[in-house]
Amino acid sequence: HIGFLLILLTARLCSLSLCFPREYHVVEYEKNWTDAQTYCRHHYKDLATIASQEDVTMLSHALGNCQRHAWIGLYNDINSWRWSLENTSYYNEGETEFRRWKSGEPNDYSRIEDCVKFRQGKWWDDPCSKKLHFILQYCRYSLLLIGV
Ligand SMILES: [Ca+2]
Repeated sequence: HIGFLLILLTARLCSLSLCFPREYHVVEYEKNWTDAQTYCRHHYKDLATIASQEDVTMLSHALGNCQRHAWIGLYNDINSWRWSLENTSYYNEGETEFRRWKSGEPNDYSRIEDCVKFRQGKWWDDPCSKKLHFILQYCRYSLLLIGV
């Protein structure tokens, strides 16, 4: 009976990847947003998603107290902010909607600010062509469950 139940459960899962805990790494090369995204996807996982105040605190510590700016994975896809990491199985409910804009941002200054940087715990939109340090995320442990 137990074996049968397990098959039923996995059959419903289809394919689900779990990432825990989410870990960040500040990359000290300066790249534009697109090149930073390519680098992250090639080497590790993706540009950072920030989904909670805990993530903000963790990143603030990683960047230190200096005035450092760094790209995160948020970008403007025709009037809608999206995360570079789009696979919804990596998010808990509501996490993709988390935002921590600096007051007055996003202001789309000169109408060319479609990428987002992190600085001192807040977010700014900025031109994607600007070269900045960037934050990548990876999973310390990941588990892939594949159903039948
Ligand atoms: Ca701005």
